Amino acid sequence: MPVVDYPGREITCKIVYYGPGRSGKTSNLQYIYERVPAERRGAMVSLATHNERTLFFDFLPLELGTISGFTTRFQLYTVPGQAYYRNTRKLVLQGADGVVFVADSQRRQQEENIESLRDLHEALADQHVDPRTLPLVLQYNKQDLPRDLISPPHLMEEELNFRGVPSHAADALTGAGVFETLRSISELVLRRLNATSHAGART
Ligand SMILES: Nc1nc2c(ncn2[C@@H]2O[C@H](COP(=O)(O)OP(=O)(O)OP(=O)(O)O)[C@@H](O)[C@H]2O)c(=O)[nH]1
Ligand SMILES: [Mg+2]
Repeated sequence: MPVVDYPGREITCKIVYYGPGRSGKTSNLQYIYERVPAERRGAMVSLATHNERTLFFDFLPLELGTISGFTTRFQLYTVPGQAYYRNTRKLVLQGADGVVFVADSQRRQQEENIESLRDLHEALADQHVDPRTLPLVLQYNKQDLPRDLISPPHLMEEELNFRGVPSHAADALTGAGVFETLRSISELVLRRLNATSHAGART
């Protein structure tokens, strides 16, 4: 659950960008970092290998405005997508309030997308998180690549979006769809917080 600091009037939510290796998770955070005004973001921390593959995680703290007098802070993380970093992914995923699944739209990566979604569900099950209630948004990244290499969004949807969650076509290099994705997941997370705090108030 998001951390609510009543005296400090702050809400802090953790969002994890998940997905197969090289799908564009780090690129999403880099684009956001470059476009958000300096007073609304902290330093971006990237723990990467020499060839820019994420080794542990990327971290970007953001302040996204005020809701009912509470400052909302979002902590964005990415996981390392490469298959053998499974345990690191699990660690980074712990305590996530929402997940953005960044899929690679290249046709030859469809198996990797499906495998990574399965890996996400297993990691959530290990942490006793019901994947049906966790806020999730899909992003179909790399839609800028030539048509013969990629699946269009409606086919990505058929392949991956079993739950019918919000989804966005994207190109994380030019930034198309990047902020739409962030807005979608933050709305879902805040809506859930609102619903659960009302439920709590009734009991
Ligand atoms: N054409 C294109 N290339 C992209 C896009 N997003 C990312 N890339 C490229 O894909 C490569 C991998 O991007 P990253 O953002 O490092 O991918 P990642 O998901 O963080 O990869 P791991 O850290 O290994 O899991 C880089 O060369 C990016 O420049 C996109 O939307 N379109
Ligand atoms: Mg990365």
